[in-house]
Amino acid sequence: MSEEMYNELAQTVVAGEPEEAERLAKQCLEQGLEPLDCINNGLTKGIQRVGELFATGEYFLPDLIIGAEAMKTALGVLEPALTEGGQGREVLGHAVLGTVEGDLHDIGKTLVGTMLTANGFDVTDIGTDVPAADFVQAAQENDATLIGASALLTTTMSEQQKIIETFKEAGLRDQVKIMIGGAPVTKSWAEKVGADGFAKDAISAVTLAKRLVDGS
Ligand code: B1M
Repeated sequence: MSEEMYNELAQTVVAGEPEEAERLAKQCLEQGLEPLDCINNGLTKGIQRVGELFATGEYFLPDLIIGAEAMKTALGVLEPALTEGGQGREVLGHAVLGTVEGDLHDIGKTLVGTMLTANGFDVTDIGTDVPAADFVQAAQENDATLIGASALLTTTMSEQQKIIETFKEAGLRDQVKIMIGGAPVTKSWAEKVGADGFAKDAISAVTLAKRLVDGS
């Protein structure tokens, strides 16, 4: 039953049907399905399929845009359910989160932010296409101890390195932990650029963030 719902959700993203995606997302919650399972087993599978079809030339940019729109509409229903009941808990740390300069992909970054919020972090989301210097400024303005930089393009990954260098130049590298992520990002890239850690998905991002602020 849940498997069927996940497949239908995925299909709304592949077919680019925002209204149907929203309707099904609401239905999932009404049926008591876990929002994170709906995201991981439904929506994410759908958008990955869209990416594959784009890579093989069967889909074009408008298909990518409308697929993302369907996913975001459904996330608009599911993400608030992830953070429900999270108020009033001890704050584990303040995180500044953004997508690097030149990169407009925000779905994964926003999901990481939602999961961090749901797990006790104060999150300042500084958006997409964010220059390195703005990460530093936001960290100072918000007294952030954790920085998260997302990159989805092989051509924008180098910005993650630039962010780390910019923190060093500002004399603030020791005051923050910097984690990076995004589809093309790997552990070895994180080591190469001197990040404090890399997470492959939103759940591991929470585990990593807790470890980084804990110092363990
Ligand atoms: Co773009 N795009 N896109 N795209 N897009 C990819 C990334 C691509 C792999 C598609 C493909 O060719 N198969 C490809 C990149 C190829 C490459 O770099 N080698 C690509 C391309 C080429 C482009 C354009 C250049 C296309 C063009 O214009 N010709 C263009 C670039 C625009 C720009 O950024 N300057 C472009 C545009 C777009 C849209 C705007 C249409 C849309 C984004 C809409 C939006 O975000 N608002 C879009 C989409 C939807 C995709 C795919 C299909 C899906 C991305 C997504 O949302 N995934 C993507 C293909 C793919 O990834 N399979 C693709 C779902 C999301 C939940 O997963 O973002 O991976 P993800 O996030 C995960 C993890 O990576 C991790 O946790 C998240 C949750 O589990 N994570 C972190 C992410 N950030 C993290 C940060 C962390 C920790 C973990 O710590 C800080």
